[in-house]
Amino acid sequence: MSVHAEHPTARPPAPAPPALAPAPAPSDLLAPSTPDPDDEPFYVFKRIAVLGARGVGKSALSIRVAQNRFEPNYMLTFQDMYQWRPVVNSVQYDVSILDTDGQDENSEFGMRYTTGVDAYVLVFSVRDESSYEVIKQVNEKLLVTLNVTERVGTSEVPRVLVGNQIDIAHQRQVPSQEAAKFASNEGIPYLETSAFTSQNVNEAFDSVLCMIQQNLRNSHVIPTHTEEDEEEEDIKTPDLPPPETNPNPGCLIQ
Ligand SMILES: Nc1nc2c(ncn2[C@@H]2O[C@H](COP(=O)(O)OP(=O)(O)OP(=O)(O)O)[C@@H](O)[C@H]2O)c(=O)[nH]1
Ligand SMILES: [Mg+2]
Repeated sequence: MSVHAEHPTARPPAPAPPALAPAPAPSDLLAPSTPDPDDEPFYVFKRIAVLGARGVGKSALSIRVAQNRFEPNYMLTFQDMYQWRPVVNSVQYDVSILDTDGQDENSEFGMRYTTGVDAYVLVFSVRDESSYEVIKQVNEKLLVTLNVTERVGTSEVPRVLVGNQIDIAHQRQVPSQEAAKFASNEGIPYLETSAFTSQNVNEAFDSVLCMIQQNLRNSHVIPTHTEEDEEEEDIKTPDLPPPETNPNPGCLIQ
């Protein structure tokens, strides 16, 4: 009789080690793996800066779009960042929204507003004429800083003009037509928003992402063929559709 079998504290025999899985065949290593549903989707990273005078609602708009809530308290901003993950035209974005301190007529417009920034939301308050004057100057300083000299088609710098606080439009000081005309001359969309009701807020931020997509499409160089080339190569030019007259189809540009 075994001593171990009768002893009260005797340990059971150690379990046999688990059988090792057979090594995968080389062909299995090349087989595509099934996607894990928990995998993070592919995000395109972009940064949008929100510019404008003090108190026009830059923070309220940033918070509305990123967190879908209204911030009623006025807290002077030095600089904040919000994360927003929208899908625009089937592209999944991870956007950093740079909520800036308010600018005025005399603000030095340094590179701090433009470094790493892909697009701009230019905000004024429809009930504050002076904030409209400021945003026009900010727009000018922005283009100078980015060295944009060509005034026509400046939509290469994705921007949207936003007249905020539309829910208190009975106090309106800036006519819609005037702001729309200015935006149209700049080749950018104009939207009137309310951070309070959320009217047009997503549309405004979406529109600059759409402009980024459009600029990317336009940057593809189409190789040119001369008539001689075609004769030599015996290429027949297909009937192409007329070129787009709208520089930003689907991007809210009138
Ligand atoms: N009714 C209404 N109030 C708004 C709207 N947007 C902002 N506000 C309010 O206006 C005040 C100023 O808004 P902020 O978002 O802090 O303004 P800001 O542009 O970030 O100001 P600075 O950080 O100083 O440059 C706050 O009390 C907001 O709640 C809006 O669309 N409608
Ligand atoms: Mg703020």
